[in-house]
This record gives sequence, structure tokens and C-alpha cells, in this order.
Amino acid sequence: MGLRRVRLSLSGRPRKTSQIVTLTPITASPARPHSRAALPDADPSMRGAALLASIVAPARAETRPELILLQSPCALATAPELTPALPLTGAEFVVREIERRGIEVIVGIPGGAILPLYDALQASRVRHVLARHEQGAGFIAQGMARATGKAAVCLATSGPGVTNLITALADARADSVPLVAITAQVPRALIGTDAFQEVDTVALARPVTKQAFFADSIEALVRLLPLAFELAEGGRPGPVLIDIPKDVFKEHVFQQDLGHAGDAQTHGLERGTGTPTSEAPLVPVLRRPAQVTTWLDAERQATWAELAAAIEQSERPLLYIGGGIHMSGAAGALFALACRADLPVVSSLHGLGSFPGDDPRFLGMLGMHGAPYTNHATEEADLVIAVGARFDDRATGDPAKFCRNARIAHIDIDAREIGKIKPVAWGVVCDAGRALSALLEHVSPTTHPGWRERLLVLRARHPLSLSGGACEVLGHLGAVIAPDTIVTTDVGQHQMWTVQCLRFQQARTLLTSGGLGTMGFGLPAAIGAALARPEARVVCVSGDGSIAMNLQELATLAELGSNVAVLVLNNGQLGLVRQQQQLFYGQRFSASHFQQSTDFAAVARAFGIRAHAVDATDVTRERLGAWLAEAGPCLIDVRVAGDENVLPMVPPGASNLEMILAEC
Ligand SMILES: Cc1ncc(C[n+]2csc(CCOP(=O)(O)OP(=O)(O)O)c2C)c(N)n1
Ligand SMILES: [Mg+2]
Repeated sequence: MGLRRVRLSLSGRPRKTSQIVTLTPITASPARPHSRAALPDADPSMRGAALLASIVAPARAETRPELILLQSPCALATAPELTPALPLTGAEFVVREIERRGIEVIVGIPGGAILPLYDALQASRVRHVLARHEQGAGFIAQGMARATGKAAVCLATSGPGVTNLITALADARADSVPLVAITAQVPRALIGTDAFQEVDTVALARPVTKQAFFADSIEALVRLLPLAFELAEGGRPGPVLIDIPKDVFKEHVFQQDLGHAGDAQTHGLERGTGTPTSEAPLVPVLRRPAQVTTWLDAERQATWAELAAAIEQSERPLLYIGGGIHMSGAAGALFALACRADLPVVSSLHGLGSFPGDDPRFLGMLGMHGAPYTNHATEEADLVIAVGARFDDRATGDPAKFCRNARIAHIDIDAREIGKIKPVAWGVVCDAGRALSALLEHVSPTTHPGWRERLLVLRARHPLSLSGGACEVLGHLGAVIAPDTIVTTDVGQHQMWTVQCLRFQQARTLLTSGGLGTMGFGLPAAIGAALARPEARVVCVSGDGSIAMNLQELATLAELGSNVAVLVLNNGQLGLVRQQQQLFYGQRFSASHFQQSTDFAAVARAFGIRAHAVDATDVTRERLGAWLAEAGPCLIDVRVAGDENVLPMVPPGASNLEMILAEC
């Protein structure tokens, strides 16, 4: 990338060991990193925009530069002031840092190595929710984070606590969810001895987190924990793990004992444990060079003028939005721009809710299970402005055949996403909200009447046809829930039917596992959402396969008494697997049918949760409304047919126009 090295005094006073720090804002073209002069008063232009900083420990400066994603250079110096007279233990410091950030609820499961932290929590006003499985804890934290956009904290003890948590971290990484996972490690003296409940946590977490730190001293802990929060929320959000040996929790710290911020950072890197993972692609061998014709600089007005002119000149422009819109709080700017420039909007799974689902400009979800007219419209567009979307294969189908008629502008806060999958004409590294506001300023009121008419034709000619018991139930659900109801889903047919049948109106009202597609997400995520927004009704739409994967969290839900309704669409199948076997494996149904059905209502009652078991045909709008209106948790087990398919479906690897359609 041609990074330049500069010397940077992080604290503003002379240092014994200076760090060599290389900074380039990802708002700029990777080819044109900011110079030293841009660094000191960086706040207005850089705060909020992520920086790629290469932090190089002096000893390894030439050999192994490390890349790290920061919100601002100030992040390195944000360790709190400690009172010299009052020493804190490491555990007390962790609790104080959580409190200092205004975090009211955390979630986890205790165990031997993390007991000092749980002991310190006793004296805190922070509420701890006891999950029943660490994967559940991770997803509860995700529910809080996805509902609010703020980093949520989950705790796990060493060994199996950590390994149980890993799936939730990988899921958060895939969907850019800000988490801070605080894990305990065996005491330092035992590390490397195959001690009881010892695993190499950082090595396990590294490929599935934005960053994994090892705090091998109290000084490192004091510097790394604030940084963990900054990293989790800064730039493109993601999970950050900090692993803390049991004896570090018990060490004491005075202010005069602290090293410099940079030293602590160096500390982590020197051990090889602070290796930032934000740069690590999930599958390294598949990394390709960015395919971008022109990089545009988000800082220059000319950039926005150029894109605004392209919109005005286009005959069939289209906005393609993704999860970056709600992450950046850009729904307002998006709506304003779509109105001013008369732009239709298509969305990825994670973009749903960022644009009002019932607005005539909204064309719905594109891709594998998108509406047929949405895929046709995307194919006919001559200009596609992709904002906060990553051209996932579920959205694009065969990328070579995606948007063949369009010039594409791709705006994303993460430079690595731009031109990763699909060649684009323009790449702009920018926060979605900033980009949409800038475009709004430059674009004149425009209309595209011919394109509007064409879209009406496409809607009529290629409708989304929804039928079957599950869709009827979901239709009733859509009719009885308020627009601010948070809906979580699991993974399977029920997930796709949910997003096809419901019209999401507000950002952060659909919480679903999109990137990793993790069964077992829905229930704990719903619990987390209810913790974050206790006033809201939360509905988890699940399947009989998925709900079983974190069923134990019904106990957590019963204890909390939250307003979470679990709607199980019980088809006796791993339905989406069965569907693929039917369509693509000659109807050879291998391990997709449950031999024995589970009475989930009875199970829920055993956990102390109100429950109903009904056939889909017995679900009416009134009954469903009445069940949801009752406060507190409930589970509704709805038996649906086992042979229904979620359609349309683009076969894996095919183009979005090669949909298998429902028979109308
Ligand atoms: C943890 C995990 N294991 C396996 C899968 C693969 N998978 C995707 S959908 C699916 C079936 C889901 O069944 P169910 O929850 O009953 O939903 P349905 O499709 O029947 O609506 C499976 C096994 C997955 N996504 N996640
Ligand atoms: Mg099922």
C-alpha cells in the first residue's frame, strides 16, 4: 500500500521508547496516505473515519509491520486516569472500565479462571446476566450490540468457556457486530503446561475477531482494554477479544506503575499475541487485488460532484444498500437522497429496515431469495450506487453476471470491500452517512419517470408470490406487530420467509445472522435485544432445527421475564437442507428429516415459559395478536407442512436472473 512511516508522540511528551506509527486514513485512496502534517489535529476529518495504522514495535520495525484499525490516533492514549492513592486489582479495573463506558448489562458464565472478575462484579452496579451456554452469552451480547450499535460485553472462562464462545465471535466478525469478549486465561506460570482448562485463546480467536489481545500484565490490561472498545466500535465494527490470565486479575495497579500507552501496545505485539486480525481475510488464499477503475477521495467535493452528476445523467439509477446504513445511522440521509434524486432502492439482507419497506421506491431484497422484480430491476439498472454493502454471493449470484448493464460506484468504510468481488467504476472509502449526506448536498432534484414506469412493469411481470402455511402465519405476524418491533430470526427457510413476508420499516429492527448463517442465533439474540430495549416487543422467528441449538437459553429468558415471543415454524425438517436436496440432489433426502418431533411448547413450559402449540391453519391474526399482547416471554410452536420450499431461489453459482420461481 505504500504506507509512510512517521514518528508520533502519543502522549505529547518525550518518551523513552518511541513507537513508529504509520497512519493512513481509509477515507483516502490507499495510494495516497495522509502525510504527517495531517495527523495531529485529525479529529474533524478523521474521527468517525477509520484509520489504518501500522504500529511497528521498534525491534521489528523492518521485518513485520502490523496493521491495526483505529477510530482515531487518540485511541492509543485513552487509558483512564487512576488515582495514585487507591490501587485497583486488574479485575476491579475491568469492572471500572465497563462502568466508565456506561455499559449497564453484561453477560457470561463464570468458571475458575474468571472468578476474580466475578468477585469484583459483586460490588458493581453493572448487571450481569447469567447465560446457560457461552455461545448463548455471545449471541445475547450480539443482540444488545445489534439493537443499539454499541459494543456489548460478554465474559467467558478459560478453556471450554472460550471454545464455546468462538462461534458467536465468528458470527459477529462476519456481520460486523461490535463485541468485547473478556476471557480468562490460566495463571501466567501455568501457560504452556497443558494446565487444566488451558487453551490458546488468542490463537483460536485471531481468525474470527477484528483483534485478539493477550493482556500479560496489569499494565498491558490497563492499556489494551480501552483500546479493545475503541477497536470494536471504530471504523467497521467487529468483535475484539481480550484474554486475561487469572493472576493478572489479582495484580494491583497504581498510576505511577503504568507504562505509556504505546508501550502497552508494543507489549501485546512483541509477544505476537496482539497481532491485529482486522487485516486477515477469512480465507487468505482467496484475496484478490481490488478491481477499481477510479478511486475517489471522500475528502474532496469533486468526488461527490462527479457521482451526483452520474446520478443526474443516468436513466436507470439504483441504490444498493447493505448493513453499513444502519451501522452508520444513515437511514435519514438515505431516505432524503432517494427522494431528492428519485432513486429506487434494493437491499441486502442486512440493509432491510434501513429504508421504509412500504415506500414505493423500495424494491426489496435482491439475491438468492429476493423478489423476482428486484433482481430484474438490478439487472436493468445503468448506474448502481452500492453503499455499505459487500456484494455477498447470496446477494449477487454469479458476480460476473451481476449488474452487467451498470456502472457501479461502491462506497464503504472498509477499503478491503471495495472492488473485492465485482469490478467497480468508482471506489470511495467513506462512512455511509457521510457519503449520503455529501451526495445529497451535490445532487439536484431529479426524476426518472421512464425508469419508474419500467419498474412498475417489472413488479407486475415478475411478482413475489408468497403462499403456504408458514407465509400465512408470517403475514399475520406482519399485521399485528408495531413498526419498532425487533424481529430476530434463526437460519433456514423460516429466515427467508420472514424477510420476504415482513416489511421492515426501521433500522435495527431485523437482527439475523447473515454472514455466517448460524443456527441458534435467534433466541439468545432476541434476549439481548430485549435487554437493550426493554420497552420493545421482540419476536424470534425460529425453526425446529435452529431453536434446538440454543434451547437452554429459554432458562435465561424465563429468569429475565423479557417480552420475547418465540415463534417456531415447526416443519419437522432441516427445511432449507431438505429443499436443496430436493432441488439439487435428485430428491435424495439425507439427514434432513427429524425422525421424532419435539413438543417445544412442553419444553418451554418446563423452563417456566407460557407456550402454545397450534397448527398453522389455527393461527389467526386475532389469536396471534392476543398472544403477543400479553407481557413476558412466550413460545408458540406452529406446525407447518414439511414439503414447502422458499422461492424464488437462485441456484448457488447461477445468475440472479436464473431464479427457480414459485408456480403462481
Ligand atoms: C450451526 C449451523 N449448522 C448447520 C447449518 C446448515 N443449515 C442451514 S439451514 C439448516 C436447516 C435449518 O432448519 P430449521 O431451523 O428447522 O429451519 P427450516 O429451514 O426448517 O425453516 C441447516 C442445517 C447452519 N446454518 N448452522
Ligand atoms: Mg425446520
